[in-house]
This record gives sequence, C-alpha cells and structure tokens, in this order.
Amino acid sequence: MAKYRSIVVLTGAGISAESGIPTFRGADGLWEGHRIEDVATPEAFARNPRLVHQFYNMRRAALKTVEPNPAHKALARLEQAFDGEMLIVTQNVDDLHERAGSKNVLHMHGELRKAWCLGCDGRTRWEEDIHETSRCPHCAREGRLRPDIVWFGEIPYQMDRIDEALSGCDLFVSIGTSGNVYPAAGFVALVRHFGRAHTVELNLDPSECSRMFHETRHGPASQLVPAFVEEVLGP
Ligand code: BV8
Repeated sequence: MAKYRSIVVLTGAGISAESGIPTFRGADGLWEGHRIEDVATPEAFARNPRLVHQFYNMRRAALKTVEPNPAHKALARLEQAFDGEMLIVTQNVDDLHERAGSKNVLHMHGELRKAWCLGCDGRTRWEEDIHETSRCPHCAREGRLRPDIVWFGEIPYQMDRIDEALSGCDLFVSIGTSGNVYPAAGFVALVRHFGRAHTVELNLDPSECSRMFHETRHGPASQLVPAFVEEVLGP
C-alpha cells in the first residue's frame, strides 16, 4: 500500500532518449539539424510549410522504429498497481507511454500521430506523412492540415486540467526534462507553492529547476524510474 494518494508525473524528452528518440538540447543545440525558429513555430509553418511538414514527417516515421524502454514500462506498472490517482503529463509528442501501457496520459504539447485541420478544426489520428496537398478526412478540404503539435508561442493543451492535478497531488515526479521550456518548467514551483506534495526529479543531469525539488536523483531513466516505482509501491 503506497503512502501517496495522488501522483502527477511530468515527462520530457529524456525519458524517450534510451528508446532512440533524440532530445532537444543535443550537443550542437540544433534539433535534428534545425533551429527551433525554423521548424517549431507558427511563423515557421507559415513561411515554409514544406520544411515543417518534412521535419514532422521524419519524426513521425521514426516512431515506427522505436520501442518503449524500462522507464515507460515502469510508469505503466505504477499506474496499474497504484491504488490512488495517477496522471502522466508529458511534453513529449511520441506515443511511447501509451505503447508501454499507460492509460492516463496528457500530451500538453500535442502528438506526432495526430493531424489538425485549420479548415474545420477537426483532429484526426494520422500515421503517415502530412503534405500541403493532404486532405482533411472530416471536411475534405485540401492543404489545411498541420501537425497537431503545440509550437513555441502557442498555448499548451489542457492547462486547467494540469493545474488542477498539480494542486491536488501529494507526489510530483519530473523525469527527463531540462526545465528550459515553460509553462512545464514552472510546474514544480506551482506544486511547491501549494505546499502539499513531495517533489522528486529523476534526470540524467541536474536541470534548470533541480534546486526546486525536495529530492533529485541523477542517472539514466531506464535505471532510476523502475527503482523509484518499486519504492513508491512499497513492500
Ligand atoms: C507558451 C512540441 C504562453 C514541439 C514543444 C522566456 C522565458 C520564459 C518563457 C519563454 C520565454 N520566451 C518564450 C517563452 C515561452 C516558450 C519557452 O518556454 N521558450 C523557451 C525556449 C525559453 N514557451 C512556449 O512558447 C510555450 N507556450 O508559453 O504559451 C502561455 C503559457 C501558459 C498559459 C498561457 C499562455 C509552448 C512551448 C511548447 C513548445 N513545443 N514541443 C515538438 O516536439 O516538435 S517544446 C519541446 O521542447 C518539448 O516538447 C519539450 O517541452 C521541450 C524540450 O524540453 P525537454 O523535454 O526538457 O528536452 P531537453 O532536450 O531540453 O532535455 C532533455 C533532458 O533529459 C535533459 O535534462 C537531459 O539531461 C535528460 N536526459 C537525457 N537523456 C536521459 C535524460 N534523463 C534521463 N535518462 C536519460 N537517458
């Protein structure tokens, strides 16, 4: 019987790194060879939709070549075995949490495997490439589809639901995020403000927010997360 009643887990690119998905802050500061401003903003899409479609098509296709790692699987086990509430808020746009078996997953920055029609506002599961000529399955308009991704300068999804979960949790765990991008990077400060939860950071290196956590553990997620889950579930 775990001593916690409500767990919120925030995940970032680091939890998917050992599955082979590159993190954002690679050594060269480029993201798969591109600057953020050229591929992950609404202005970039307006300026060069072909480049942005290419960037997301390549990442969507790469999803077919990767698998969940022990960290994703440990979180799925925690959700299944834990007798309280649990929510994973992920900054990641991959589907590895779901493929590991997690059910209660909130993609605050959208999902690679979804398309959003700017003609009818319809969202659709989308596994293949999106092109400027792709047709919306809802309204049949051509050339109005974009990746269902929250770009820089856009408002993340379900912020009210996230705020509510953060205010009510008694355990907040941040896994594999550098704490560079807001509002996600501000979640630990919000949790500390509410004053109820124990806060833990599991990350390869210290993040921008490490000092905000009661506890920080450094190492690969595939080792830290399974061990932490066993501790939370207790003997
Ligand atoms: C918003 C989808 C308003 C795209 C993404 C100045 C100051 C503060 C904020 C801003 C500012 N200027 C602009 C802003 C706002 C901006 C922002 O924060 N910019 C940053 C660059 C300063 N934010 C926004 O625009 C957001 N919108 O603010 O709207 C608003 C907000 C709230 C309410 C109302 C209005 C929208 C941001 C979303 C952008 N979209 N993703 C896509 O994926 O294609 S963000 C994208 O980058 C990711 O989703 C993720 O969120 C972020 C990368 O962060 P991480 O996941 O942390 O990845 P990173 O590579 O940085 O770190 C990986 C970590 O893992 C490292 O620490 C590493 O040590 C660790 N690691 C590596 N390997 C392992 C590991 N850990 C464990 N095991 C391992 N094996």
